[in-house]
Amino acid sequence: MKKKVAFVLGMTGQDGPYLSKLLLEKDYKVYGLVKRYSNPNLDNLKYLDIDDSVDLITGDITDDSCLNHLLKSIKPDEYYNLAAQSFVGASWDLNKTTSEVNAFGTLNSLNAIKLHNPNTRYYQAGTSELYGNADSSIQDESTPFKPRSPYAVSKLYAHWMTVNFRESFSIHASNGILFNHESPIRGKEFVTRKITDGVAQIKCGKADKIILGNLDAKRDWGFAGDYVEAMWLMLQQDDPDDYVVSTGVQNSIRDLLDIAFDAAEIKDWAGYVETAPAFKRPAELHSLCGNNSKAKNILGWQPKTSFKELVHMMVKEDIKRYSK
Ligand code: NAP
Ligand code: F7E
Repeated sequence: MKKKVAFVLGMTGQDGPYLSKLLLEKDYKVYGLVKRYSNPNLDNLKYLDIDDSVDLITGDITDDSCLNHLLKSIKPDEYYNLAAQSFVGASWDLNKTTSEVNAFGTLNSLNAIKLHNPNTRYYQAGTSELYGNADSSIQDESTPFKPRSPYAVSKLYAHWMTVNFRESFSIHASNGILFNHESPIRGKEFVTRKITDGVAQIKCGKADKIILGNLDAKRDWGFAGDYVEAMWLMLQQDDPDDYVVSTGVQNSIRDLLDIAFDAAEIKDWAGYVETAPAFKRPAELHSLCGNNSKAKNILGWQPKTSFKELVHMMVKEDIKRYSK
């Protein structure tokens, strides 16, 4: 039987490798888009031991002619758009790049599908950042969007363009509204990995402090390895739709610090943590927590990894790296 073909954009990031590993386990042929670099970084693919199992193609989501050509030649059954300038903190200074990649990259993707392979099923990497500082303490698919950063605004455009292509051209296009998800291959600028990496450095005698921004922020953090399964499940449904993917459990940065230092058996983190204005944002999201009932009921998906298990996994892997 012919293998299903998946095209994954965002292959060198966190989610691309976890998703690709899942697709390979399901016997897909996996193509991945990687940007051209003088020194390409395939560390995350290597970490999951799939760098030799995926077909990497050099390209860029902002280049529509590149996507048009690839849609015609690869003819993917499934197209996962995970490519983004995904760091909220950088999006104020990089507002144009963020918009070009996240908003117009999505438009390029949807146009390429519509023109060259309209039966390709499309996954859009949406985000809980769309909610901003929501009025309700728990957010679901009907909670109004109030984006509060250039990143969130770019993702708002992508969200509605995905809905529009679904409604106007019958493209099988779904938005995953994913809450924060992390792993040992999370970028080191994001707060979870910044903390687990910092704790590991302190444990191994390579640093003596971690400098952070707003310690009062609260998030709903899950494990990336669990969340990519929800992405795949959305594209296996008869009908496309939008789904919140979250754990439904909220923690603060202080809770994260408690668990991370505890995992490394270091007492009294207050002596190792400082704050600096450089890591605060022009506009902050104070509290997010997702209601995942729709994903549970329709996709049959649920998170498997608790916050404590996630943080322990990350600290353990970071200590292993610094112990080598
Ligand atoms: P990530 O680690 O930042 O990865 C983003 C990927 O996009 C990288 O491989 C990056 O390549 C690639 N990329 C950037 N600009 C590109 C361009 N012009 N053309 C092609 N590829 C480009 O993000 P992630 O955590 O895996 O997240 C995956 C997606 O989910 C993103 O769209 C993100 O916005 C969204 N999301 C993430 C979370 C989360 O908590 N992780 C939550 C909600 C939504 P380089 O490394 O070469 O720049
Ligand atoms: O910040 C606070 C910061 O950068 C989380 C992306 O994947 O998830 C991610 O966006 C919170 C914020 O993630 C530091 O102010 C304090 O309140 O880890 P983060 P994020 O902004 O929530 C969403 C769902 C996405 O879609 C995004 O792509 O932590 N915080 N001190 C800090 N944050 C950072 N980065 N660094 C600090 O020193």
